[in-house]
Amino acid sequence: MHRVVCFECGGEVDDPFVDSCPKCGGLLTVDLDLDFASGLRPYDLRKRPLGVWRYAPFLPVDASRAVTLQEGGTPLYDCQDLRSIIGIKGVHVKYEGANPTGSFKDRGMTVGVTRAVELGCRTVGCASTGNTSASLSAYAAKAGLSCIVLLPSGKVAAGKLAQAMFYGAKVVMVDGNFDDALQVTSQLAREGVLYLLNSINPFRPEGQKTVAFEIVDQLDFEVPDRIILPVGNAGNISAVHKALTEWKALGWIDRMPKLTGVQAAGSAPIVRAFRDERMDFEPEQHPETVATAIRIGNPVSGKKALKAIYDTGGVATDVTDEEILAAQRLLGRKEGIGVEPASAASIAGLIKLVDDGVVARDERVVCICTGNVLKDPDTVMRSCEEILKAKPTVEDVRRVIA
Ligand code: AN7
Repeated sequence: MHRVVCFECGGEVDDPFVDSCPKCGGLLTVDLDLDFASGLRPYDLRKRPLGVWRYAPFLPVDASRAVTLQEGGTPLYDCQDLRSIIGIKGVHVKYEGANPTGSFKDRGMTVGVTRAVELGCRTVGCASTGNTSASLSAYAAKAGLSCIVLLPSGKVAAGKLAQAMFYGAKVVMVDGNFDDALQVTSQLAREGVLYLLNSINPFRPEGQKTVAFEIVDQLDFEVPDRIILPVGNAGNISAVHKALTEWKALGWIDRMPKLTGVQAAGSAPIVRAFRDERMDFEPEQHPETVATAIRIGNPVSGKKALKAIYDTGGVATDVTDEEILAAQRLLGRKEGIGVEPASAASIAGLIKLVDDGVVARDERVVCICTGNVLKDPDTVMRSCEEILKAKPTVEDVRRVIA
């Protein structure tokens, strides 16, 4: 059984259509009663294939009615070249770009859209820097729901925009940034125009918990020392924390990895709060970065993220756009793994933290790479060498490649 409760005052919230606590305005979260797991052992779950729904007992929806595109079950790559280049004991990349719409958002969306169907909603919607809209559009199509997505004008990578259009969502470009778009979308949700499926909806992070379950499962329950991930709206790091907290409570894992959040230097409110040792953060008014996925100044789940970092002894750090693009190329050229810029922030963050002596050389680290390189071809083509040109003859091709 589960209850929706306020993350801040703990009060139970009955109305399924509110996005914050009616009493104190706090963030919502799902409180799972873990009694179901008392007779269950982690390996029992392995009867089902690796993927979000392997962990159905930990998801607060009816799995028999799941709206699914077979999300999750993504590779966990052991990156040996990266390990020696960076100079630490272990580096794994959890490659979320292998999800059905090419990002980790599918994990949350399969649960969120299943919830929307359970509630009898007809129209779903979100504000998005791109990936959430691509994912929601696909799951809404699968479920036969109408879908409205609000995007910051001119700041959404081509692949993501194409996906939202392709799956048939109503795409609205808003003349403002993500934070502006989310405010409008939330208001539309309050007016009953749409069911909000941003990560402020507590059912979204429930699905996103499964990335942490899978990492532990794929490592045969050997908990890594640290999990590093990019932070935008801060839903994912909070979900990872919740997942590990649940498994720790059951004794399925014996310790918590240090949760480490990486933001782009131009939009890093969580990093600033962490440096000042604060529990809350000041929004960044003009977020800017090449990693448009995490171009977010006022992260909705920012308080949850800070708690995740403090509780596990992790850190928050920022990286420049140059560091992000260099890490993206390194991952592609040394490991054959294609990620979008926001995802490369986790690798850039790892490199920086090892250089700064914050991450110890004997650590075993997992970096979550949240989205596929194909999401943002324009940035890739700008950051790589020029294309060679030749006449259609062997001689001329030999000449230009020499
Ligand atoms: C590739 O799609 O916010 O900290 O609207 O697309 O959970 O927000 C995307 C975020 C990291 C940050 N990596 O995750 C959206 C959106 C990629 C992303 C993040 C996003 P959160």
